[in-house]
Formats: sequence, structure tokens, C-alpha cells
Amino acid sequence: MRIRVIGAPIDLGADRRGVDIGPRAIRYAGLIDQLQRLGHSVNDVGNINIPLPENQPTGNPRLKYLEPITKLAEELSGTVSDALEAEEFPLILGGDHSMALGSISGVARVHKNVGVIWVDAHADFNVEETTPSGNIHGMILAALAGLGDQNLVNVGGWSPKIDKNKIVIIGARDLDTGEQKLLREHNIHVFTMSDIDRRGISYVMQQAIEIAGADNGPIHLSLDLDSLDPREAPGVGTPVRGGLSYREAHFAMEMIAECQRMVSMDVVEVNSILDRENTTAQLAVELTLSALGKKIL
Ligand code: 5AB
Ligand code: MN
Ligand code: MN
Ligand code: MN
Repeated sequence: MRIRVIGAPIDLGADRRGVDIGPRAIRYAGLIDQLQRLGHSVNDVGNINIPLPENQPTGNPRLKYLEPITKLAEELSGTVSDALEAEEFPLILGGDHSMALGSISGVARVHKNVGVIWVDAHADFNVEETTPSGNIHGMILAALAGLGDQNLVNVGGWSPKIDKNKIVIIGARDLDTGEQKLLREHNIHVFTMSDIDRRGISYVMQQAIEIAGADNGPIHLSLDLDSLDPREAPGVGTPVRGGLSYREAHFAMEMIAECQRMVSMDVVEVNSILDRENTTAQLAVELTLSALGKKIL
């Protein structure tokens, strides 16, 4: 496969600095080389330009950095559509999860019926009224589903980007009260950690692939590294105990590869300042390789 690697070192959507080093840390951990060894051809186009938060007005405290985030999403969305039109698989490296507003908008412009598998400790389904932090990385999936602030919702000039029935969240274990209500109201498919305990990751992933990829449709995978247990992935901004094990995460990625329906992927929230010896970035590389076809035998 031809893969276009796009760095999106955005940290305007989160509270803690350091996630802007993510794309570099993931490259240092050997991403490009290992993808090539797997037999892919890789076109690394570098990083998109991100303004420093220090030079940006925070704006509305319930929608912090709304303006630059929206602007960057427009830009990244174009970069991602271009990759797909050139028949390259977009692999987008974050940055905080607000970058997925751009990446998924770009995918949805080309693949109108794309479904999303969102692997995350969080649901990122807040809106201005429910957010406890004002951090936009916690609102992106809702915005893609057409909910929340109109500037976020209308990136690219249309909405919703994703059919609510084709959204699947996996690994959730830390949801805000208003967010829970919204998820229920809109019947979003959420597989919590308890569901994974009960049914196993294999069953959950099989369901997820069926739901997000209904009618043999394309799937975008958005992998937030905080979905893993913090023992495996210490370098994330919002760690939550009780996450996916190393093997569960790998097996989930292997199932994605096996289904052959993934058209694009985000790898987000690697925070190098909070990491230990680049462990989390290395894990991000390993999981990406599994998702892109690396097998044990
Ligand atoms: B992440 C929280 N729900 O909205 C909020 O890391 C955390 O991209 C959001 O999943 C975490 O601020 C966003 C408390
Ligand atoms: Mn997230
Ligand atoms: Mn998260
Ligand atoms: Mn986070």
C-alpha cells in the first residue's frame, strides 16, 4: 500500500503541553522505516504548521482556541482529501484529538459513507454546554456527528460528517455526565471497558467493524493512545486507569487489518513530556504496524 504520513502537531485542543511533540516522537520511534519494512511505500509529507497557543487568544473559555482549531481543521481536511485522491492512505499523527476534526472531515469529503471506530478512554462527545474543561479535543466526535458549536460542525461547509449510526466508541471509561446523556440521546454505539471485560475484545471489534463498516463501507480508525492502560501508555495528557491491555490493543488493530476496510487512520494524544523513554510513541508505532498488516506469523 502507498501511505501518506501527515503530522498534525496541534496542542490547542488540550490543556497540557507536550502533545505537539507527538509526530516527531512517533517518527523517532521508527515509524517510517518499519512501515517500509512491512512492504508499504511511504510518502512522509512532514507536519502542517501550527500556531503557538502563546500567540493565540484563548477566546471563549468554554471553547478554547476555537478559531485557530477550526482554521487548522479546514487545512488538514484538504491535505487528507488530497492524499486520498492521489490514492494514498492517510496516516495522520497528532497532536491532540482536535486534529481529527480535520482528518475525518477530509476523509468524509471523499468517502461519503465512511464510518468511524474511535478507540479512546473518553468519548470526546461533549458540546459547549456539557464540557467540564472547555477543551475542544473533548468535543470532536460530537462535532463530526453534527452536534455542538456551528463553527466546529460546519468545517468544510457541510454537516454531519459521519452518520451517527456508523460511529463506534471502544474502550470508554471516563465520561462526563452531560456527555453520557448526549451519547444516550443519540444512540451512539459505545463499547465500554466493562463491555470488553464481559464479551472480550474479539467480539467487540467484530461488532464495531460491522457497525462502522455497514454495507461493506469504508472505515476510519481514530486511535487515542489513552485508550490503553496508563501502565502501557504513560505518555498521554489525560490518563485513566483500567484501560486496554497491550494484547487487547494489538488484537484490536490486527482485526482492523484483517477486515481490509480501513481507508485512513489517526494516531493521537502521544505526549512526550509526560512519557518515559518514548515508550508511548513506540507503542503507537507498534499498534500502527499491526493495524497496517503486521502479523506474528
Ligand atoms: B481526549 C474530558 N471529557 O471533555 C473533557 O484525550 C476529557 O482526546 C477529554 O479523549 C479528553 O475535557 C479528550 C474531561
Ligand atoms: Mn480522544
Ligand atoms: Mn482520550
Ligand atoms: Mn487525552
